[in-house]
Amino acid sequence: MKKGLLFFLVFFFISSVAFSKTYTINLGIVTTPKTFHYKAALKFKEIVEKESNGNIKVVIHHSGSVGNETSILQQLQMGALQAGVITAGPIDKIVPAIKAIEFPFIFDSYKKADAILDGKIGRAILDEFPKANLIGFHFLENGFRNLTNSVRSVHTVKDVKGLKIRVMNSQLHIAIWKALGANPTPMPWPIYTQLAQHVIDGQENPLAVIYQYKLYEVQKYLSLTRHVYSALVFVGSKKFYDTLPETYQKLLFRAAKEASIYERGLNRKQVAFFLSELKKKGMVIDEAPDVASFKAKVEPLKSRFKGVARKYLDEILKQK
Ligand code: EAX
Repeated sequence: MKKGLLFFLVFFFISSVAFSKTYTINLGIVTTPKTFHYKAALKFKEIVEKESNGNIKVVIHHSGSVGNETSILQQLQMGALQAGVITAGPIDKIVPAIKAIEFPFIFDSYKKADAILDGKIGRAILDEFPKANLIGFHFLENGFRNLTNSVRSVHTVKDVKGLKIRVMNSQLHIAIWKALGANPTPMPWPIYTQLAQHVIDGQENPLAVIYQYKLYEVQKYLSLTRHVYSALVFVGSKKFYDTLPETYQKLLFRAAKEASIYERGLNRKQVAFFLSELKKKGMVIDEAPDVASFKAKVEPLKSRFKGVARKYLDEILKQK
């Protein structure tokens, strides 16, 4: 046999072994297949499986079957799960930099949110994830959060006083609702039963989530406060990621980006539909609450930002 041919065969054999090694990505989300979280995960699965020629299999565990968001994050850190689509809120305990993009009223349009999240600042925040043994692949969208409750119509911040509001398991969100005068109660998603049983008076989420989880059955009042632009993050386990060949590492970034852009488009197209459905369901909706009164109460929280969160918050504010 010619030497060249032998080299070629050996090379071919080694590289085919390297690339035919198979991997499984267990991806956790806490929401149901109706939601945008799931649709994004499904798109990611399609791209990754196709482009890896089936060498990477993605298994989506939805509806919290592998735990709540805080628990999924811990499992990602340990390498027990390999990926997740997680709300930015609960990430702030382990990646403090993410608080900067969750500051109330920091983005008033999709355009501004996209410019920051898909730009240098967004990338720099995602680059903080490896410090927490995670990989921050890409930002996608939950949507602008709005307040609902079963007690009274909320127009100004004064109407919030004393309401028991479920918040995400997030340092910043607890602080926000304290500052607004509510009694914030952190709880993992989902919370329908707690609302139905009046363990809590209200909650806040994007219209899609309010509609998809039928919260109109247990919440009479909705105020379009749009107080926080709620990003989701395609998160990976660093422990798992580090075991992958570089081509696959790049593929995961590319697939997460593509799935994120697809999901944002899908989500945004349906916001008006969700609002009209919620009206039909009989919710009492304040479409133009006194947002300035909310802003005034949360403004002082800026001075409590420290370290990396402070750095990125200042950078975002400078860009405006
Ligand atoms: O991703 O926990 C929450 O409020 C989130 O916005 C969402 O519903 C789950």
